[in-house]
Amino acid sequence: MQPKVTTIGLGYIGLPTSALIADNQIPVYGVDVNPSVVKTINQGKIHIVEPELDAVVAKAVKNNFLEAGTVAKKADTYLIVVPTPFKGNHEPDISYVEAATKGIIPLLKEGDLYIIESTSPVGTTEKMMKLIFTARPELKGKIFLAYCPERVLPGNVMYELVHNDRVIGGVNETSTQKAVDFYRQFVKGELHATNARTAEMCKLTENSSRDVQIAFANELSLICDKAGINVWELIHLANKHPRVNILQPGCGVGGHCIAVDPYFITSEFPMESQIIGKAREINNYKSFWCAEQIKKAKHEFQLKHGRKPAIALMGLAFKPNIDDLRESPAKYIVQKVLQDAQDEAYYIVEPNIKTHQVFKITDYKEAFQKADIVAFLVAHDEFKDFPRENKVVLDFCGIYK
Ligand code: SAJ
Repeated sequence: MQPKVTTIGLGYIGLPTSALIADNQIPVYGVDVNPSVVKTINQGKIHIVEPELDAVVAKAVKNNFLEAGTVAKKADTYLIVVPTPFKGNHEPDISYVEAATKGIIPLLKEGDLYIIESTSPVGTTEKMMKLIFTARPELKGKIFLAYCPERVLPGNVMYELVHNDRVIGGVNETSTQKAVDFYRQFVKGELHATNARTAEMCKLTENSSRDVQIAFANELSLICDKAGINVWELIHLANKHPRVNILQPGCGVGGHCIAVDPYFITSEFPMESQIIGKAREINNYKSFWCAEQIKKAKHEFQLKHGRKPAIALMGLAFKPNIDDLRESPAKYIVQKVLQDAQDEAYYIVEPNIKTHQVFKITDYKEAFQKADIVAFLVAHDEFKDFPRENKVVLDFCGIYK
């Protein structure tokens, strides 16, 4: 198969994107460093959980529009969809983007289009352009480079990839136009043209905005705890104002996007990003506070009843109704509470996973029934039917709101 598109990175975004393009009869070659991922995909199967993706991949592989490998192949368009984690000091690590770019530099030819989709600090596309033109100066002005972030919601990726609006920013106007033409082949949402730096900042802004709004809700929850006010009722009532829309407090902010991307701004603009930085602190503090509340409840129970309590820790995922534990505040809280454990009985619950390599997972009904103290960490649907029994309930995520 002679690919028209080569995608570097076949993860949560790279694989669905490749499959969608291939589903539009455009031959795609997907590259991943992990040979077992490559093998799985070439068998027409998938290595991630995402509704509807399996059927699209199976069809694309069968019809020879999608193939995977560990080394990049020549194409006309290159999509960089690799992770951009952060280092210990919260500085973004663009080494995967750099490595992916270096891998395709020898393959580039006149007229090619190079697009970064990975969440990236401002200036990354220009940096990669310099890297490319330093190695291949003869391509200056002859290839097109752009940045186009994705904004899909895990669990609804196949729909949102097609229907969400996209922001597309080139290093110059021709690059922007070439990239817009590329996405028009398979995206039905509107395509908004801008420059590369604005497109990079747009992704960071979207996720920082959400982080700041959640921090506001979390700050309110701490104030209300001291003031003896039900924060859920308060937010419900405040949101009756036609122009107020407060989000929900929880046990912190997790996942690999909202809890990560704001650092891409704060590390580069520490003086200017006061609210963004403070929001990160508040959301992290909220998790610490929840762990402290559980420990406090444990000591109070023991003083009152003269025995150690049984404690149910309800939820490990980073948000409701998923099995994803990455950057999960609930997992952090469970770890913190267990560090302080003596010989109380702990029941750790996560209805969306069967086993965990560190925690013994208990059935949620059994845990609730056996516990003296129930701490709701994640608002999974399963938890919403529990009656209010004579237990100490720490409702950090609004189960009983
Ligand atoms: N959370 C709250 N209160 C709320 C909403 C969320 O505490 O009112 C918490 C969640 O429990 C979770 C965290 O925030 O721990 C993040 O959850 P999320 O639903 O806001 O976001 P993600 O990480 O699942 O996906 C986000 C999406 N962004 C938005 O909804 C604004 C998605 O569109 C992005 O594509 C994705 O990040 C990404 O890849 O950046």
